[in-house]
Amino acid sequence: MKMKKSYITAFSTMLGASLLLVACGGGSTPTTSSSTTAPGAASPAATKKADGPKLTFRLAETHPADYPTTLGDKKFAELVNQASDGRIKIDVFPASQLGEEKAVIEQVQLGAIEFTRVSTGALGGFNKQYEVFSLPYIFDNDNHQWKFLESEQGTKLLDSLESSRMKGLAYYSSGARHFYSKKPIKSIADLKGLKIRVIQNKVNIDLMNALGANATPMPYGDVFNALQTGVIDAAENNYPSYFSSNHFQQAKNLILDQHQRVPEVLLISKVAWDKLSNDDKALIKKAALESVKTQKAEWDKFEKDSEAKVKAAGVTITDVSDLKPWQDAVKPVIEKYRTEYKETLEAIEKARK
Ligand code: GTR
Repeated sequence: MKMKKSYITAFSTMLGASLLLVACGGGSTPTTSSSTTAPGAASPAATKKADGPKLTFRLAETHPADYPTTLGDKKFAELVNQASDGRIKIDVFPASQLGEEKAVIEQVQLGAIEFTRVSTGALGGFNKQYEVFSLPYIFDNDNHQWKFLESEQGTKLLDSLESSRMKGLAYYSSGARHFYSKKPIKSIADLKGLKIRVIQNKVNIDLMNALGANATPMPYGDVFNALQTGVIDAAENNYPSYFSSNHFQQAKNLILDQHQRVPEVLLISKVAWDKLSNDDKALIKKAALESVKTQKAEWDKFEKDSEAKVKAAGVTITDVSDLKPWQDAVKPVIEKYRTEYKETLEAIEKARK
């Protein structure tokens, strides 16, 4: 029998919530003190091992186990476990096992899932501030983007997630996004009238309209089938996602237009965050920032690897030597949001220098 994904998600959420209750001693605020050893009992080391972790959390990840963001998540979990001397355990659930990004974010807001790594594109549907990342051509390259992400305004944006019941811990790399289609696409004109899957947020809809295409928002996990059955004509993503999702098998025409650079975020539910001691908050934040190095290194490797693999698979790749016509076509989108994101856009501009 084929169980509907939503049931599986709901079930896994309930299961996870009850596991958490068990781990936290019946739902009360978890204690972080180690247990006392009774006279004649095993040595402290043995006791500690038998005790296991005091806090067990779940981290939801869309991508498969070998994807760079998942490797970043795992590094983060490992660093937290080390720094807490085994007291805090974070189990990483890759491949959308806990649900698609939108559903996961809702669960995180409620505290049913504690951690996740998601795209700022998906966060745009929950926190208006995050839509800024979906604006086209605001970053020249990864270096420019990182200069902004690490700036005061970048940190301020990460912190602004608190108003959406989440706490941003770190940004991760995500490269540039490009269009890919079932039919050949050699220029902007070829996008006209195409049904293009996008991450659900307002800016993405405006962006597709500006290009004369029809935006079709849907969960990432549905895109492969939608391409296969012709529900959509095209989609857009970075090289690693295009490759690892197998979209390249269905949409064999890629145009390197670099329309967006939408970073990833590692975050924790505000509900879970508020229950942590200050020491645990500090070690979690530190581990998240330390895991960025691993994620970036894995990203660079995987990006090159994915490019080579889709080329070897016979994908038709169109280079865009002059981005100007593309930038001109989507200028109205930037103009529409310029006042709303004035402060952030100015900080992005400043990071360019
Ligand atoms: C990827 C991103 C995912 C997801 C996906 C999408 O680049 O890493 O988190 O947002 O794009 O297009 O839905």
